[in-house]
Amino acid sequence: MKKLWKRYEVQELFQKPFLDLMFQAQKIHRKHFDPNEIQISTLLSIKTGLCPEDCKYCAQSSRYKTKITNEPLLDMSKILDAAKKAKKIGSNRFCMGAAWRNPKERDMPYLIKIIKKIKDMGMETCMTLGSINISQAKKLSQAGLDFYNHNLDTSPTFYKKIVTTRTYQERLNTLDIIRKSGIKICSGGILGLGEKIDDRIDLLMQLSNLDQPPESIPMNMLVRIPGTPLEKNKNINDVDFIKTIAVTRIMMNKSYIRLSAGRENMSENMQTLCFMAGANSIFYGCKLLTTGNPKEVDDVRLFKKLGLHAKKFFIHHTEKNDIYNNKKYYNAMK
Ligand code: SAM
Ligand code: DTB
Ligand code: SF4
Repeated sequence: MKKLWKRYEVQELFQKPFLDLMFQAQKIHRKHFDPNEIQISTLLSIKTGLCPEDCKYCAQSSRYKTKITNEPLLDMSKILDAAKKAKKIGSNRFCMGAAWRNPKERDMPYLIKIIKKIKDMGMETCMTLGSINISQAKKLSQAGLDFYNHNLDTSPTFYKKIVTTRTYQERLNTLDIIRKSGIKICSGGILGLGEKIDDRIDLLMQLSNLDQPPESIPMNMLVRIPGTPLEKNKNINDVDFIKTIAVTRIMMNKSYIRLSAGRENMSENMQTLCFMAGANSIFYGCKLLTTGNPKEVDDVRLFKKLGLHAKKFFIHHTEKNDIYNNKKYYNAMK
């Protein structure tokens, strides 16, 4: 039976000496995963900017003056080209984000077509489109959508200070709809919003106490976007970030944990400690939605240095997709 975490137990984990916590997380990680395998996804913004929501961290909210270029829903050819490139460089999942409060009914046939075409290429698909209703979720599921990303971001109490245009309960309702439609859940948080350790504890309890925890948990480090209310936030301490990953690994032992936004500002040593703590997924490719991500060549080097390998395709497993053993790709970058 699933363990229901109590607040004092999670507090005790955060209070452990760093090395003890890391050891515990590594032991659990090794029980459930190949410790040297990393799942890699590539991200594309398919509709950028002018979002009606007011998330204080986001470059795409229409409320803030940021330096992004707004773009309507991208043409199919651009999306498919990006997916092909992602597959070629070794990603096994293509994640698409749209800056909407929710998708409109008129967009559904197009979204369904995109999912089908990318599935035909043999890749996993993930979308993040804001809130969705049950009929939309069923349509996306039937089209073959594997994952839906919808983050809880932080604790229910602190959330109100970060987003005012929707409630935490609405986020939870959407997660419930995704679960019921048969799509796998990708839901995690951001650290560095100005939250306290208690908020991190509450976020992890919310995620782990869902009927079934998310299959994928992105952990983002705030990328401070000029023009947003959080542009001058203090950096979160590296040790606190790593500890949160370790506690996530201990609490949700079978979930993939993605070292998500913020890697561009992390040293190789910091990323290595995050992998030690139990992170086993990354976004690969030099752009996230509107901000930068490490260059592919840097990730390939880090993988090689650490002896890490990419999780293989399990749909239409026809090509070698090991990003550093893929000699043709690796040589091209040397
Ligand atoms: N619009 C969709 C939604 O609300 O779910 C999804 C897109 S949003 C960009 C997905 C997640 O990216 C957010 O929930 C947040 O965790 C993360 N994110 C957005 N901007 C970020 C930033 N500046 N730094 C770090 N993470 C960020
Ligand atoms: C998630 O948790 N992180 C990704 C993905 N889900 C959609 C997005 C990160 C966005 C970083 C800021 C930007 O590029 O605009
Ligand atoms: Fe819109 Fe998502 Fe950005 Fe919030 S995080 S402003 S919902 S794109």
